[in-house]
Amino acid sequence: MGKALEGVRILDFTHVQSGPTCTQLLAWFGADVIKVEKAGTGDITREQLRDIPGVDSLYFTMLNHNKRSVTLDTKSEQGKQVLEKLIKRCDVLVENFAPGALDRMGFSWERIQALNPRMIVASIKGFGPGPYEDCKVYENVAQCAGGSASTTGFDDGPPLVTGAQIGDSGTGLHLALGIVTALYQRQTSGRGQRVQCAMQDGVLNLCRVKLRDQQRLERNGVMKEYPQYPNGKFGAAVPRAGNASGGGQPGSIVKCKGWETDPNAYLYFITQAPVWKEICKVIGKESWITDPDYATPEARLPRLKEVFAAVEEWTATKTKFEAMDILNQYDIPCGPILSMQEIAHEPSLRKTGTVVEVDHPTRGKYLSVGNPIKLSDSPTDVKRSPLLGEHTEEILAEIGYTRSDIESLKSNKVI
Ligand code: CAO
Repeated sequence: MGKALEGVRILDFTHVQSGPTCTQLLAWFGADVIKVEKAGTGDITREQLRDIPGVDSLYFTMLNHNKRSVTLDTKSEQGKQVLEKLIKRCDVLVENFAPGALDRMGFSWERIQALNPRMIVASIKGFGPGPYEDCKVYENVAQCAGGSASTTGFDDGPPLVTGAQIGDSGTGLHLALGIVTALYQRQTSGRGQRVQCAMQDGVLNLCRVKLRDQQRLERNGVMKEYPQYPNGKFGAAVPRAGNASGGGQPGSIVKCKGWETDPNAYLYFITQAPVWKEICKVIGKESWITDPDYATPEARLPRLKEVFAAVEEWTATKTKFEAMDILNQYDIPCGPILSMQEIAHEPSLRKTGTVVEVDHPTRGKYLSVGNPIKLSDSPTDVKRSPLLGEHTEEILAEIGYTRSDIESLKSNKVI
């Protein structure tokens, strides 16, 4: 059986992280992704954060698996002719240039539509229409403008960005869904359409629960599951909630055995209401099962600090894995704080292909994150990222260029 997106051709004008995340997913599902890169230099991330001199960085290799690379100067006349041919042949053009760059190159939406009315043009920008629409944007700017930073961190500290790349990879995921949806609609409409995702919007979508809380705060003045309750102060905006659980089941990070020396000897512990009795038994607080101050979720809300202090007294005597084993016997929701080192060596993640070892001709073996989306009829084989321009001649031949045409493009530095 073929792959889910076999036969779909993607003209990939993406660079850095947000766009490449999207096209990598499409490539994993079987699309033919042709990455167009500037002749000579290519995607800037090839040389950023290099750990081996002269070798494509992990930043690049981990975001560009299963793609083909063509180098092309799309600002030269001959380059534009090549690009026109590629536009006519492909189904989707994906780009995350700074605002206006594609138009300046001479390939506006109207022009692309005229060349290929079936083409879907998918773009990531930092902001949608509005005061910041012309701004260049990187990950952390999106986290700040999308509501994540102001709601992350501790009450007495500054706003905090998160390690999860919700602005870049998060928006890439959103865009991939938009592209697949547009491809589906094209089956009946016969037409391409524009798919646009702003990073600010993508981050805000992932912070949806915080806009929920803003409205709860405006109505009631307090939110009882937040650490500011009952003794702290609430202002006009949703405050930073530290490690408090965002949902209706209070949770927190508690210390485990070894926390004094191991920065990751911690556990996330959720005091889920249906297993309150079991929690009390495990941590040795049986009296809390019937004590009216602790017996109901509502009664516990003003006492969460005390509850988690008691939980921590117990978890501090166990390693995070011992605590996990015990708590899971009683279906008490919890999770160890896993370091990247632990994740890299976790056998179950290797087995499912979520962490994969990939071989690369100049780098050798390296670890990557495989496809987190598993399709039973379209399993993912992770193939190494292409070298710069590795497929230029192959792709030009596919669109009708002869050997001597290719030599002429080379000598004019178009490819
Ligand atoms: N041949 C010739 N020129 C090319 C080319 C090619 N194959 N590919 C790109 N270029 C040109 C572009 O046309 C553009 O030229 P002009 O500025 O003259 O129009 C130029 O290269 C630079 O493109 P850029 O402005 O997109 O790149 P930058 O490094 O200055 O900015 C970034 C990078 C990410 C800030 C910007 O692209 C952006 O804001 N993108 C949208 C938001 C986004 O995706 N951000 C996340 C990035 S991941 O953290």
